[in-house]
Amino acid sequence: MKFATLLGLALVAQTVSAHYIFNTLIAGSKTSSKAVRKPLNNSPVHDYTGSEITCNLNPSKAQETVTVNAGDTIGFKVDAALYHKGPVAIYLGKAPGSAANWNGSGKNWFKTRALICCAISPPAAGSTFNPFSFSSQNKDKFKTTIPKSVPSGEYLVRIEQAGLHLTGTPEFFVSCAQIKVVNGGKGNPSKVSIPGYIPKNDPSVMVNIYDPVPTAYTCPGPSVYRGSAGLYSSIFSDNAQYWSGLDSLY
Ligand SMILES: *[C@@H]1O[C@H](CO)[C@@H](O)[C@H](O)[C@H]1NC(C)=O
Ligand SMILES: [Cu+2]
Repeated sequence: MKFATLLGLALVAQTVSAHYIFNTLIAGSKTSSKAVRKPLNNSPVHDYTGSEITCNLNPSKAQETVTVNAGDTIGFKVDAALYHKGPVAIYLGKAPGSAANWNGSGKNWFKTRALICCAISPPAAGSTFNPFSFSSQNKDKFKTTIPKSVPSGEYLVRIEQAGLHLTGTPEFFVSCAQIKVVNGGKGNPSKVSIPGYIPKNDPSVMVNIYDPVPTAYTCPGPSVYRGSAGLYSSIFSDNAQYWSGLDSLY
């Protein structure tokens, strides 16, 4: 009996540990877990129209705000490599004042990076979506650069992954961290609010990629702000918020 109970607990623990938390900020040459607003647990958020999609459900406040230069690397490490399939995106949200005192509300967010499929969308001749997969799968670090044209100031940097294996019930894994951008530029990215950035019933997150396997796919949310100069902008063609290359390039 006792053994059965222990086994049951072990199974529960294992199910839970299949999920993950983006728990460490990468900012330039620094990493910090104290700059991350730590989610309460590794359970996904399902409602992308509610306030918990902004920075997860009641995350505790971060203990520090990390200073980074515009042009520097920004990103997150996750505590277990991404096990579910689905797109990853990194957003920056301009805090009205200090990042520490902002809950992420308002039309202040823009996307700096989206990662998707091994296939190209729309599929190039001869490419296939079957098996449909994402370049984020099994990775544990996700990085982009802060475009040099991003204005100086305090921001929340937000990462999300949407797991797409349940029709109509995406599993969102979300974390925010507090940063202060210095040596920024004069860019003015168009901004969205989170929630509000993905319309209700949007196929990009309602889809179950296993049944039926999609033949085309568009990432959720707005297009990527690429800034005005530099490697980052030159790599992307105009319609491509899709990137299937090596993360280490950034
Ligand atoms: C976030 O802050 C705004 C402005 O201070 C406030 O109106 C709003 O209710 C807050 N939202 C949540 C979910 O706490
Ligand atoms: Cu899951």
